[in-house]
Amino acid sequence: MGTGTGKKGGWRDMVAGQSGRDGVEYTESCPDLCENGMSADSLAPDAEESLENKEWLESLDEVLDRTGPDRVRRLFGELACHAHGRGVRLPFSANTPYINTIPPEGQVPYPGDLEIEKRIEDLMRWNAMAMVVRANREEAGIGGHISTYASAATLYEIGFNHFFRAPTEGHPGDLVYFQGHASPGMYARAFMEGRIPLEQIDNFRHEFHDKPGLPSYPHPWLMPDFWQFPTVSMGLGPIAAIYHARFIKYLEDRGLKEPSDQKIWAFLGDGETDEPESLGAITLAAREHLDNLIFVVNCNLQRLDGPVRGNAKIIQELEAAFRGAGWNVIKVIWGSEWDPLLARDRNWSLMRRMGEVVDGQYQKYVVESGEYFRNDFFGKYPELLEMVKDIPDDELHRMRRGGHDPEKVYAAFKRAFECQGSPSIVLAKTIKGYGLGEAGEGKNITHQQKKLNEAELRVFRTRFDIPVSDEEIDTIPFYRPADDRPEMQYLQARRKSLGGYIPVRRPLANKPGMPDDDAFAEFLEGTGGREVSTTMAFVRLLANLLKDKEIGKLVVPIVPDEARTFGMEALFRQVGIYSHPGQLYEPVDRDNLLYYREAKNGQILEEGITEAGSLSSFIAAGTAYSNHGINTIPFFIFYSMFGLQRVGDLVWAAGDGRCKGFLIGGTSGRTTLAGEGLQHQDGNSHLLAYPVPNLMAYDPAYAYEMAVIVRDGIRRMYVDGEDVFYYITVMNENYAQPAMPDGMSEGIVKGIYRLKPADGAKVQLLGSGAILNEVGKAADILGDRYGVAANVWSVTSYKELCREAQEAERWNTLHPGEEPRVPYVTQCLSDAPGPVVAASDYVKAIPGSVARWLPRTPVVLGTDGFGRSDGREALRDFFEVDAAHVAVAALSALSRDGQVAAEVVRQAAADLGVNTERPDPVGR
Ligand SMILES: Cc1ncc(C[n+]2csc(CCOP(=O)(O)OP(=O)(O)O)c2C)c(N)n1
Ligand SMILES: [Mg+2]
Repeated sequence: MGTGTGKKGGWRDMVAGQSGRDGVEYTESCPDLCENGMSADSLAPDAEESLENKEWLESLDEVLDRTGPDRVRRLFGELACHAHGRGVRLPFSANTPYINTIPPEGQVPYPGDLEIEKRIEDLMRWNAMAMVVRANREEAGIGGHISTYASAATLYEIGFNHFFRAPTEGHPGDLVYFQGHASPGMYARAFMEGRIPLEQIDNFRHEFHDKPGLPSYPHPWLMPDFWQFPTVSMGLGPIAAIYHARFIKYLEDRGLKEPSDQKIWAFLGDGETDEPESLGAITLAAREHLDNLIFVVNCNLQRLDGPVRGNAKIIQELEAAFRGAGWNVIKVIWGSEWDPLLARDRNWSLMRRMGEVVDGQYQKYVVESGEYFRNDFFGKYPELLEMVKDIPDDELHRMRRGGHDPEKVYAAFKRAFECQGSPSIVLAKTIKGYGLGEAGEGKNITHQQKKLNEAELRVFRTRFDIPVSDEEIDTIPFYRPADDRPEMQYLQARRKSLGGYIPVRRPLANKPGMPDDDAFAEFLEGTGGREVSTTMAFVRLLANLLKDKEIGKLVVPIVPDEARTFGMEALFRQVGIYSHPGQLYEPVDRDNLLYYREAKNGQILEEGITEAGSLSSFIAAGTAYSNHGINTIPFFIFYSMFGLQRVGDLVWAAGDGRCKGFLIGGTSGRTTLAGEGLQHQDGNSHLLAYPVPNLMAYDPAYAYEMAVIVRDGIRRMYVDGEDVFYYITVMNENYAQPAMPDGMSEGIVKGIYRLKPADGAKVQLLGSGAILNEVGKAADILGDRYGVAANVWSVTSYKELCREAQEAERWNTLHPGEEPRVPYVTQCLSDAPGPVVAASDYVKAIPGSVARWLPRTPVVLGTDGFGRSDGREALRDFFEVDAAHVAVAALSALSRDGQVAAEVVRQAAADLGVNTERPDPVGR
């Protein structure tokens, strides 16, 4: 950084020299330039004041020229303190003026061949557009996006040609979260690189049309060798990227990964930043000094319907938010054509004008003529009109925004890449639908533009000089130069020098062995009458696994400030809480055996109260097998009500991303979580687990069931390499944990087994989770008081039973005349006589989901409705899932069969305290 070249140059050096963490508080003397520039009036000093100002500025220049920007910075600090001490409240702004953060003199020489790179980029633009238009010509309404990539092409091309490294022997490679709607551009590049053949690129959004096809957006589930991160549900990419960057530091600090300069790049839309997830974790990134993280926000000022901030400025808003959070913010607003104008901007009129125009108006300039631009933008101040008087209208109109200028973008990316100690964000101003001209450039409809007519295609073709003739233009042919053409050689050489192609997704690395059986043994033996909860059993199992020689190091416990709720505090001491700086204070409970121990090599990710953040960590850990070749096994334990219900979309993304690991829903069950009431009591989460195709969901009642499921899960996911993950609920009700009856493992894993067979059983009782004990008690009541023998079945997973039965049913439908397959649940119960009563602590739809494969239509008891604050007994009575209700339901079903007199049922209800005239709890 030079010492400045006079008033403005030196001042701009100071702005450019700022990084998010350098401790410089930028409390400017002209704040209106730095905010949205709306209050120019405040800059109208009288003559005396003007003179005084001039003297101050001259003094400043003198200091700057003589001693440089650092001295000026200190001087400002001193002045600010002094003024503060004298009671002056200085204006605060987290913003810098609406100009590029990096001044022209701060730019490094461009290291590439601009001309050839432009050629390559133009071809990408054409092919990406052709892909969408062709797909929509073939099938109207199939969709796709042209304008997102059109605005972001330069940002990506600078990345691909100069920054994004592929994994090689010597380097782990960078990880790029591509903006989902920009996928046509990524496919176009892969096509140009020769990774995706012509037939495939022509099957965009036609995955079944003709193999192979291309999915709409980045989906690792659908392209497991290509896409790494599902980003298209907006907001999930940014938060996942932040926690991923932090997880890399965790792996490094724990000695599981070689430290490197690997970067995570996350590309997002400016509209996308309105999603709470996008900005929700930005303070964490700064706090954790994630200098391995770079956000690039494509600020095309538009979202789907219209402007992101018509009446304000999204770039300034984001700058303030990210600078305030401690990020290194780099604004790329103006292209090089503006540099000479800014250099002549003696009294800051241009900068002020740039600051006062709102985004909606900037959008208007895109669709208007150069003349309009001149009059409306420059015409506000006579000196500005004078400044551009020699620039013709069309040239004025062509002056680029920063995000379309490769030199500006390169300089910004380089600054971000080199930043140490804090994450960086590049705010790049672009035009949505850049290059589409009349077909949509800057228009409100551009996001939805999927079709170009012949005239529009010609304009596009000519603007980007694509060698497609007028005769063939209407067929919109893809264009890929021969491999020996200079642009192709350049493109390949750039990728080669950066280690190869990206994105690239890799399969499971070096599979680990199974943990020692000892880790599970104690749970199979039961507690010998001692009453413990399945949560306690789980925490003990987790502690055992953490000690295991084979997998101990790989286990990643994750909690959102609930460790004490789940009785996990012993783990604080055992494995420590991860903290990059270690523990810089003496914890208040240091004398306690189980003190709050933070450590650099701590293993627990204590995320604080953020289920979205915790799930993002879960995804980072659960996909590390692919992204880092490390088979970390995450166990994320949380309040079950705040899991699938609250952050279900992240769970969906985890499924798409082929994430592995265990989601542990604690304090689960609508009636088992006593006291907490309506917002906490979960009777839903298992139902919400149904639609996630690769999520195995279990509601175990006993510690041995849970242990068998976890062991099977580790085998399936990590040893056999299946792309599934697990949701297991655990409860906080204490009861004696029985020993596992022999030979039950298979049934536990498949979803049902007979727990208590009864001689001469007349009725089948199905129970799961904590309600299994109520069902067991009901069986005793039925036997002891009514002479009705009942079989008790433990259902560990209705979802598994349902999935397997649907599979069998489908096969049978498609294979008439062949020996039909019998679903497992049907096999289990086929010889079981009498009515079936199924009771669950979850909504009735869950047991109901297997009804058609049971020998009899079951009577289903479940906990539909809003929870209440009360004890378990009262809750189970209210929701009609206690032993009394199960017993009465069984007797009632038997009475319909003519096995029991109706009067006996009525009397039983009275004797057992079942109020038959209460309204249904679902409506209460
Ligand atoms: C969570 C979520 N909500 C809504 C959408 C639908 N959607 C797709 S793109 C888009 C507009 C995107 O605007 P922006 O983030 O500014 O990206 P741009 O295309 O302008 O780069 C919307 C609303 C989505 N994909 N995800
Ligand atoms: Mg946008």
